[in-house]
Amino acid sequence: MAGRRAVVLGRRRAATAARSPSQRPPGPMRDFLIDTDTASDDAVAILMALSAPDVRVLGLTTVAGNVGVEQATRNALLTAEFAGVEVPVYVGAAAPLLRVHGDAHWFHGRDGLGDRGYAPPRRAPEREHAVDAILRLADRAPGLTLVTLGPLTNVALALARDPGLAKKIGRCVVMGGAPCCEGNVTPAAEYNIWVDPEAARIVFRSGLPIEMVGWHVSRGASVLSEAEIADIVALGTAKARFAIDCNARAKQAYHVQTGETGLSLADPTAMAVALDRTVGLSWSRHVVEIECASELTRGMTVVDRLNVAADDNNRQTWRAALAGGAKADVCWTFDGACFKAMLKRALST
Ligand SMILES: [Ca+2]
Repeated sequence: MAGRRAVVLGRRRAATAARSPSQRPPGPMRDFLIDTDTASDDAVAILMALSAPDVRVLGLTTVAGNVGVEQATRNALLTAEFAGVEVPVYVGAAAPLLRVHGDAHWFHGRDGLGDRGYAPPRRAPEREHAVDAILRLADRAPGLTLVTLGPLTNVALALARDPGLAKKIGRCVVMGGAPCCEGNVTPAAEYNIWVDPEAARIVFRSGLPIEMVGWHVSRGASVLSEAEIADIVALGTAKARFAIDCNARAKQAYHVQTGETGLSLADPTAMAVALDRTVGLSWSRHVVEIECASELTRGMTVVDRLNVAADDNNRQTWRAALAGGAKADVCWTFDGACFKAMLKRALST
């Protein structure tokens, strides 16, 4: 018996040693719902989800953000075509809750996909509104993983209709925010949160099980070098070509924005976390409040990293954020090498 036990343990140890975030062992099918202002990095994130063998994407819900919602919808449909998957696409909010919509054409191009003249998609979106779809799918598949790749307008509207939505979602992985306070649209704010800060505030206070993947995660070791881009192109698949081509403009814009070279893909880093949370290396859990009043710091994700919000001198200012007890898991560091392996595998077929 002792010998047999040793063999079993040995096998287990070998399996553990071989484990990496890029090689998640196959498990039961997981349901994903992806909310997206589909531009070029969203497209890559969607391809990753649609390529994952253990993920069933129940739908893509679109929202105004990088581009208008109609363009985002066309891009979502086109991305599904590149993946060869007929996933339903639901059209959502055409503008933020209160603010004038500010797009990101300068970064992603007027069509969000680098203005390369892609043909229009062959399929049409569903007739059901995105907010209705979110509520219906959360009822149909309780515990689903909601991945948000754009402004949080649709999710906030869904929560307004049914605050109980927060308890039906298993995980809510949010690409958004700048917990290190280095914004990409203002010095303080990341684009997705800045566009619709009131929506983001509703979502972060809602009790949704948020895993926050901020903009900083897509930088540094997550940025694809020229050699790594060439490796992806060399895969020779339609998905790989599309992923790199539609991001050519964003790559140039990232250089203008940061002075750094290479291809930074924010939404795919959040999708990597959704697919395998262990690609996020360090996490901590805090109250996160969204600044809505100040012009200087509009859309700033204020993370109570030292957990001082409930102190006597802060409690009054933070009372609304503290009231429901909501906290978010904040991702601080990330395994760029595993992310790139996941990306390459997703684009290889
Ligand atoms: Ca996006």
